[in-house]
Amino acid sequence: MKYIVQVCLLLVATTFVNAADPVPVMPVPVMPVPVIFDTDMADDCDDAGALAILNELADRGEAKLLAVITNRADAAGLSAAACDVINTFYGRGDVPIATDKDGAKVSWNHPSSYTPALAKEFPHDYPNDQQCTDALRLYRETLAAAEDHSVVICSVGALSNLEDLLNSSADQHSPLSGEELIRAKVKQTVIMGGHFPRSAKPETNLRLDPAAAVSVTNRWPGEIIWQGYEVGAALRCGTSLQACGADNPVRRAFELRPYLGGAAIDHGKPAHDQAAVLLAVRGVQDEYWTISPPGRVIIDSDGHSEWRSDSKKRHRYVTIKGRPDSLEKLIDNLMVRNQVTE
Ligand SMILES: [Ca+2]
Ligand SMILES: [Ca+2]
Repeated sequence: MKYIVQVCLLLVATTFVNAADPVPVMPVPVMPVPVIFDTDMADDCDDAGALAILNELADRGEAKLLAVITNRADAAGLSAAACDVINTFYGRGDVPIATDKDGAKVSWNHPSSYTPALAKEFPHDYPNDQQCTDALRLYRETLAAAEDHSVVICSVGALSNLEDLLNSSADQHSPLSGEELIRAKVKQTVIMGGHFPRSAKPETNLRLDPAAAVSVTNRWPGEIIWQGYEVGAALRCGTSLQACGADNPVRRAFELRPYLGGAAIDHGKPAHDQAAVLLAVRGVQDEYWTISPPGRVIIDSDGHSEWRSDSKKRHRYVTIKGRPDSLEKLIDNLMVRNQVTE
């Protein structure tokens, strides 16, 4: 007994000595977050800024860009080409890109201010959107090939593709239904859309395809983090691209996108989609975000959105913590290619 007590005392003493020593902090290797980016790369240039950030985070080893899928028919038919231009600039010209052929269900006939110039002036190897791989096919192929419960979907446009995925059946890529595939492979879904806690008018990404928005909101079989219109509207980003060279296609997109009587690059513009990809890859960082308790988003047939608290549901929405300055700085820094060598 005496021996056991002595050993215990020795252990306690050793523990205290060790606790007083400086503990070397070893860097914890971070696995890159596998992301599918679902974008309407056509109207606003924040999609271009968001794809730049995804590539930058991939350069830093934080993200793995599995696929880019477009969700709105760009009148110029060059959404996929513009995405490939940006990926190629970052050395990822082999990331697969697919397009939704009917785009969002509400037609959007404005020609893009920047996709034609990007496709013409920068290297890429994608054809017109109509000739690209189908969105649903690439969604199912990518998810089927992924590790279980690993994929983060970041949706920054209409919800048409997510509805198609949800309604899909077994195919050559997977015997699972769309719902089963999402349940098996998707870890997290981040949606830029809506306006919380209640929208005064329908938000663009929801009103482009309200039926898809309702369907995804009511039936998605996993957690959704919502980032409403009000988040990006509080951020002004893009002026950092003024320092980039003429070879940077994201700079070009911001030069060409009109905003407030000038161009987006002049004074920056709201950064909805850049904030969403940050949430997708880095999660809800305490430094920048406050997140709601669980609840559910209600969307009506016009695309209005409303938040309801409900501890049994799996939706949450974010708000910016404090002033938006630090988040703006982070986004502006990450949109510029930093050429990190890992
Ligand atoms: Ca390519
Ligand atoms: Ca967008």
